[in-house]
Amino acid sequence: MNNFIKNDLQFFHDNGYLVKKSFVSKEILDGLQDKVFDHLKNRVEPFELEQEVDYPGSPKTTTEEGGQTIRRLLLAYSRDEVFANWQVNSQATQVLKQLLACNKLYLVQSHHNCVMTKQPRYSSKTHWHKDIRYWNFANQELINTWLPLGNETVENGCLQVIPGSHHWDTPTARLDQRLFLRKDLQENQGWLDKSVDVELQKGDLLFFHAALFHSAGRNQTNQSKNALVSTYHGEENQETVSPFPDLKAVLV
Ligand SMILES: O=C(O)CCC(=O)C(=O)O
Repeated sequence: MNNFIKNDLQFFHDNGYLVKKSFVSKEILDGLQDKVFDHLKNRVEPFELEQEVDYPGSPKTTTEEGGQTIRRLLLAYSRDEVFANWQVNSQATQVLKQLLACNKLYLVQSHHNCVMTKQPRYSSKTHWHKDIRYWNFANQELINTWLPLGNETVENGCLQVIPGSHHWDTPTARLDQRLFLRKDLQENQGWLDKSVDVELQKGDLLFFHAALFHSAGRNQTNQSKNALVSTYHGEENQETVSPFPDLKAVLV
């Protein structure tokens, strides 16, 4: 193993995330972005509305101004081959196999597997959470790829992470009912103080562990921010209970 890969593995192990700079070509990103704009414009189902996530800043009803704003274009893998091709054929899969130390890699269809969008004016803020709250797997060894289709900055609501938090045991008393980290608790302040912004440029690819605390701000620009988000695991980690049994993981 060369030093470059070894350093990446060590960084990911210690911090729970890794940014590969200039990893994806402009041509691929533009193809994905065109498809996203087309599906947003034509409201291609299935999607989830900002109103449904009910986060700070979300419209409260579907009938008020902004109430029909799309937050996630769901089921990316089956939505269009341009998404599926990237999810199963990109060089990211080689990095994932190394990070997960697996021979067989699976793409999870039932969770994430979406285009996260943050639209101007009606986007919401996502509080601190670990993605494993969504899932029932044998263990926590799942990794997300976050592929921004344009630049992601603090201003347009980039992710923030708490490095190393994937190693932490998190008593439920530190979380609220929706399993978000409670910002009002004094004992959580030391954790929150460690957070970093993950600003990304078009072409970068972010890998992050499903047990890493992360959050994100609102989009305060007048441009849509879109990212293709996919989740993977190795052969030794299978879903124990799936809320969507028909959506089997795809062997990559
Ligand atoms: O608001 C965002 O962009 C982050 C979304 C997120 O972390 C999630 O849906 O798990």
